[in-house]
Amino acid sequence: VLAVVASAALTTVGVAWAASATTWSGMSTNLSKACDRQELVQPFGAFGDTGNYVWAPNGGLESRTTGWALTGSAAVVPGNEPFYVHGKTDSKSLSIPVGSTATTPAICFGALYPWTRLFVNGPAGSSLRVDLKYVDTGGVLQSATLATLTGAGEWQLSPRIYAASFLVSSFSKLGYVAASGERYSAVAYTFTPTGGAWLIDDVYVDPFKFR
Ligand SMILES: [Ca+2]
Repeated sequence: VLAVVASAALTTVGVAWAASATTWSGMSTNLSKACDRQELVQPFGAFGDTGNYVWAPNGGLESRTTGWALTGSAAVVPGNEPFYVHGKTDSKSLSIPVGSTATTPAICFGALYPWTRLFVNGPAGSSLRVDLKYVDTGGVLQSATLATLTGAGEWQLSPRIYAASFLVSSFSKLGYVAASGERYSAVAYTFTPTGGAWLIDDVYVDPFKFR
């Protein structure tokens, strides 16, 4: 039985991907860019994290809402995260009031054990839930909570938000085959605040293949 399941999963790689290309905003347009031209940077050296990361598509909201899916009154607002790790002239971030949500563009992940980091600013005592959106082995969009961040009343770098166990599911059927021939998968993050309005900015992901 296991062999049959594995075979079926393999034969649908790529096909399933195309079928789900409209699953969330920006997936089809962003994946080819994100997977084919992954540029490694070390944005968090000043924070004691010398790991390689890849910029998420429009991860700093400098292209306003392009690729993002917002609900409620979530909106791009003036003012960047104060460390300017992506660009000194960056000038925008994303406001997510209570009752609204924000979902990133589709993000390319190269292998297992990836995580993401971003800058967040939430009122003390409030929280920000981080859910992973992925497509399961049945081709169904799923959402799973990865972390709940606690507000500090100021901008801070998030901890590493870890998504590995869910990507196992995602990888088993879905994939984007890059020009290099390497197979990738895609995820998106949804941010949901509780107890106060949050700001987020500068989303980076860490592809395992480069570690
Ligand atoms: Ca920004």
